[in-house]
Amino acid sequence: MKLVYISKKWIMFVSFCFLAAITSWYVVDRETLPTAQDQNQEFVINMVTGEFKSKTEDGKEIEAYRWDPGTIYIPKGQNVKLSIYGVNGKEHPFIIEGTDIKGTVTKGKETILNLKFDEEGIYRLICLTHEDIAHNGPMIAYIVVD
Ligand SMILES: [Cu+2]
Repeated sequence: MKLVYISKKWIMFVSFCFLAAITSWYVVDRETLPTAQDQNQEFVINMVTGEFKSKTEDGKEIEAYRWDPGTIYIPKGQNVKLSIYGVNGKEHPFIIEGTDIKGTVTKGKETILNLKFDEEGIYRLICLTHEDIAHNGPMIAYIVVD
């Protein structure tokens, strides 16, 4: 009968290799998961209309309508679906500066924009009713195309 001697060190080494293999497989596998920017997948960005409301020390009510999120990132040349759901505010007629895109976001309704930008830059999504502080804004979102 042949005796096989396995040292403690050898067991530790094999265990370590096994653990390292499992870990690297996990890390590599995680990297291959589709991201939001995967070219083959539909890229949807969700936005809502929001409102900040407060009172100053002298009792004056102040408010500002917002696009939320206020900054979105779109890869250049990629088709993106921007869904804007109207939560606060009755109506928000808007334009996207530097394009001919315009529309209106209405309370309780979803507005969908199919966007594709071929030029890099920062495009402003501006609500024409609440475009600055004097008009309960600025309701401006920044679309960063890179
Ligand atoms: Cu607005």
